Amino acid sequence: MDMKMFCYQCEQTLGGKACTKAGVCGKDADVAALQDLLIHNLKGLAFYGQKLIERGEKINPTIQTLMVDGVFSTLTNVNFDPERFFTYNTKAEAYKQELRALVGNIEGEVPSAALYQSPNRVDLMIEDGLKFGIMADPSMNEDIRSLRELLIYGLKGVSAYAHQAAALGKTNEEVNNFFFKALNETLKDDLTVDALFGLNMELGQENLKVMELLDSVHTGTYGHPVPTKVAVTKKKGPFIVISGHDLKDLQMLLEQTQGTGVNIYTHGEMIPAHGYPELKKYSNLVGNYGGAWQDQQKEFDNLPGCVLMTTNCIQKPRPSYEDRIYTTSVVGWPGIKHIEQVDGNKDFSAIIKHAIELGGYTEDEEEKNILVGFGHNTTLSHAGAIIEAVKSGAIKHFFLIGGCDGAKPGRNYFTEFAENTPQDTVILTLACGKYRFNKIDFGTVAGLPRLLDVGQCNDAFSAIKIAVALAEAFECDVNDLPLSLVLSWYEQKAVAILLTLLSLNIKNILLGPSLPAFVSPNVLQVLVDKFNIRPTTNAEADLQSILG
Ligand code: SF4
Ligand code: SF3
Repeated sequence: MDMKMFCYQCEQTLGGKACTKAGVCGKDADVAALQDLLIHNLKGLAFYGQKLIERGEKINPTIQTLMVDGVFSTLTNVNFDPERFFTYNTKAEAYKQELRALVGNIEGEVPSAALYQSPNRVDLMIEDGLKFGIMADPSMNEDIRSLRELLIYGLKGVSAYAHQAAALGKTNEEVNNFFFKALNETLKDDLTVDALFGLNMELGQENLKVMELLDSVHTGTYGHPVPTKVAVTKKKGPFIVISGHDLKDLQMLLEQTQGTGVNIYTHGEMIPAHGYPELKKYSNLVGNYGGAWQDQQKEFDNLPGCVLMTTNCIQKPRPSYEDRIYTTSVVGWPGIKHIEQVDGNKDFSAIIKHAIELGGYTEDEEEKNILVGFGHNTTLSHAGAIIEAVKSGAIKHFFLIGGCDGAKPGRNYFTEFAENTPQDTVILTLACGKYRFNKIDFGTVAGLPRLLDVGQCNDAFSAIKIAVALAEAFECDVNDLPLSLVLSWYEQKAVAILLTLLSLNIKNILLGPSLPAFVSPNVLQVLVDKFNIRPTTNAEADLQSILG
């Protein structure tokens, strides 16, 4: 097949099929090849790692980190820098050889990915990467390919959360080992649909574990989120906007900007940070700036302050702000300033100095607020009142409306859906999809705000905990609760969360705005038959069909 690249891992993929010349996200064919090579090298690494794990041996933590961060770097909108992929590939090759030596003699067949030796020049890496893409074997059964890629994309989602927990010093060995198991399985040439389906369900459970770990490390480090008003308006003075998911980066930045006069605004998925007692205590955490990730080019244009991108989702910086946007951790864009961690610390002095030089806003805007901080602890502290309200009929239904946001016009669906939910219903929301409606005043029901912000995408764990607690209180199955899930997807963390929900046998999920290109018709049919998963249609009709 004559194509420069093949990527269909996100919702934005060209024509709903695949990006084959350049990514709609801004990924060029060279970076796509370097990412394909990295996945190939990590599969080879996984082969030897899995042999050691099966012998009961432990994988060296540095290699675990490379595995997790390497997979994460290929997630949509994380890293676009060929040099960084050169480094990841070089390390993956070195660690592959290291584990290969530890494994020693192998009986039976060794897959070609394990025997492959990665070159040490970027142009040769790009050449090789072209051979190892998703379509490398055009004769592969499309359902097998679909489930194999579903597994790899799910793994990308898990890697984001494992990375985030590791930033706060916590890892889970079973979860880390699953990376080796899953990637090793993809090398087998006797893959069956059933085995791959089972692995995808296993991935859902591993993702649940890592989201639970992240919940415990977030709440353990920063306390349980509490209801908190967040200003969505500007304050006079120099500032830094911090985006992404990494609370540790935010905390270090807040610490280092204390007393400098630099205000900090959260952006995108960082907004739930305002609810954590150990983060909200910083007086220079002044508010939230802008909408979801896809609005950044417009919103950062000519910004009189700096931006720090901590995880996904970065878009091509415009010339008007490319000098004032910084990346850290796995995030990268060629030519953009990158802040490395040294001995567990990050030095933000350059970005702070830069923000002061830019001067910031010249006056205060009239303050407007929204409310965050309804994680499982706070929401379930109202469990008694919620249960009473359901029994008395004051609350008729719960909706979980959330997930990833994106640029497609069809995403107004989620705004319309939320706007049309009746007054006697509660909306739980999470992830950046909330920006479609989080500035609307939904009023209250049974003494509670109708819109409860549960947190980041990984706080899907909180939503699951709330649902399970309600099901226990009503002595029913989660599927029998008056609860409907209306989820938007864009990138691969949403894939991991969806697999978690399916692995918990949660049915009747509405998924939109379009279905993944990598899900083949047969695989979709299985998901429909087993879980009654449905594509979103139009907000009014879907709402009607739920509420009857
Ligand atoms: Fe296309 Fe999405 Fe892949 Fe980017 S990540 S190349 S937009 S499918
Ligand atoms: Fe949004 Fe990227 Fe997915 Fe954490 S920030 S949810 S799209």
